[in-house]
Amino acid sequence: MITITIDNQQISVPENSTVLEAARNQGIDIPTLCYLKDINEVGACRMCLVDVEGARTLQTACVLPVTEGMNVKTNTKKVREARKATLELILSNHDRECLTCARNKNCELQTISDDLGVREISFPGESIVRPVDTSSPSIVRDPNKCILCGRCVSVCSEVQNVGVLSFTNRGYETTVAPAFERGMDDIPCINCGQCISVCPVAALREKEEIDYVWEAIDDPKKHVVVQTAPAVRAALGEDFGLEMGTSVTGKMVASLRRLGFDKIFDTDFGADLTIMEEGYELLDRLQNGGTLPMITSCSPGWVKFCELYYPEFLDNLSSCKSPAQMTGAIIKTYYAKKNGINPEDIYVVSVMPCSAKKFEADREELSHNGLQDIDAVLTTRELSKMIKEARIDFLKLQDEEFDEILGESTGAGVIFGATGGVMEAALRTVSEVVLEKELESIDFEGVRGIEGIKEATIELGDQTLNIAVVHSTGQASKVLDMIKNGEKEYHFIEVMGCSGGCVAGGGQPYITAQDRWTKDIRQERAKALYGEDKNKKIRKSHENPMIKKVYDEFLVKPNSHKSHELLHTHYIK
Ligand code: HC1
Ligand code: SF4
Repeated sequence: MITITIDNQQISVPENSTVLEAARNQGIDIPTLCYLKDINEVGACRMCLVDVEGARTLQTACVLPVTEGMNVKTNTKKVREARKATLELILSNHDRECLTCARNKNCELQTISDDLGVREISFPGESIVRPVDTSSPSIVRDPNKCILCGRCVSVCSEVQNVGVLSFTNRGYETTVAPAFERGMDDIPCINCGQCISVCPVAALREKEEIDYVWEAIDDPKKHVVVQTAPAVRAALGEDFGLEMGTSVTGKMVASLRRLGFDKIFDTDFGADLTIMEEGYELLDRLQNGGTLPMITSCSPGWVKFCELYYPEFLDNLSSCKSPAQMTGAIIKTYYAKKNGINPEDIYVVSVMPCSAKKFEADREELSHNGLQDIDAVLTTRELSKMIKEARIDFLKLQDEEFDEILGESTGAGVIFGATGGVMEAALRTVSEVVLEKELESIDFEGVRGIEGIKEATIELGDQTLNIAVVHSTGQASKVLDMIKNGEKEYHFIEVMGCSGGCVAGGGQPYITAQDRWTKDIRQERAKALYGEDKNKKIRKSHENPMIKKVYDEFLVKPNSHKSHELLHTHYIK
């Protein structure tokens, strides 16, 4: 530990701290814009300038290491004026249509401008107007809002190992864009939306489908069915002021009913169905010499990553569609038939924590009889917007239940939304099927948590399974490289495209860099899902009575001909 002084307070701090860390840990906030803990620590925006005794110029606190005896002032006239000038420069070339902006009231630039008291801009030069790129099914890129913080560049390359965004041009013309300013649909982007999650402004945002959904709800000829992904319930409440990690399943269902959806189903049901199909697929591969390791395929960002960057592993991907797509397919076949509804009149909306799900729903192969399994995908954020637009008092809603029968799910289904959840759900079922007896404990703690790569061995009768759980495509490439080099051998791997799994997907409520400093969103939101799992009466997919019913009445058995026709898919090399 070393001793430094910040704003006249003498403090002891670990030697390897930065001034920013030391100050914040002491409760002294220093404003930042580009800074994102562990991801973008580059000192580019110069908002975090501080006055250090003995230094000739103001210093950037986010990259400045502490030294013994250092004396720092964070709030001098010089510091305040410098920060304001920097902010005014950023604002001078920023599209300031705040009232109609997608991030209005939820923008880090807006908040900081207000906090620092910027009321006018002293550099009113001509701003450059650039075209907004709406070419991607998932992501809208608006360079007129970009403040060049570089957070998206770092997350895309460092965390996701994709690296399709970079700084282009020079000086006043600098912008963040794909190489040669190509369209977002014309580059090897995986649509994960992690760039959206970290963008402090509205330069990157999801392609909204709210208007299509309202239109369908207002159309008397349409039977509009909605399904909600596991992770949505763990985060939706944040947009209404609830603590991170508060589960709002019952209120979410009630709000969907108020919005006018005809039926409210749960993607968790689809997760249980996926476990049946994927579990039996794994057993078949193990017993009949199929391609191993089998790798999960429910995360569309990960699937796209595999198609683009590791096509040699495509035969390893489970052929199962994702739970959301399976639910869509069952709605337009089994549910339609059972209720005498023409599938063409059914409009399936899925509410997802993920921007890549928009891309997934558009994939041609995820259709049946010429109808897409899913017609529209809303992110968690878009659902919040609809609830607010409809003036629903979310916090006052009484809990309501999902509709039967595709609303019935187990604890295994709900944990899909956190990294390790798909693996745990699969192990609960596969173990009991193979061992033909009830497990004493179904909590597979070894696959939980946010460690980048988790490994375990599982005894399945006379076979030992090597398994791994990976989250973020950056970590996935490390594991795939190790398999290629012969360093690792596994039977089954869960890969989720985003770090933390779906709870931290690119469509979840925005969390400021400031809040990311104090909380790990991945852990907090995952707690909500594991809490739901604990409280569920049924916690294993194969015990879901409605899953049994759908097999009895329609699918026959896992991996049947019918299942393959509706619930499985193929990938593009
Ligand atoms: Fe996910 Fe999945 S868990 S992919 O993260 O397998 O998006 O929540 O819906 O489909 O069930 C997302 C979440 C989600 C699917 C499930
Ligand atoms: Fe990169 Fe993902 Fe954003 Fe595409 S969606 S630019 S892959 S972070």
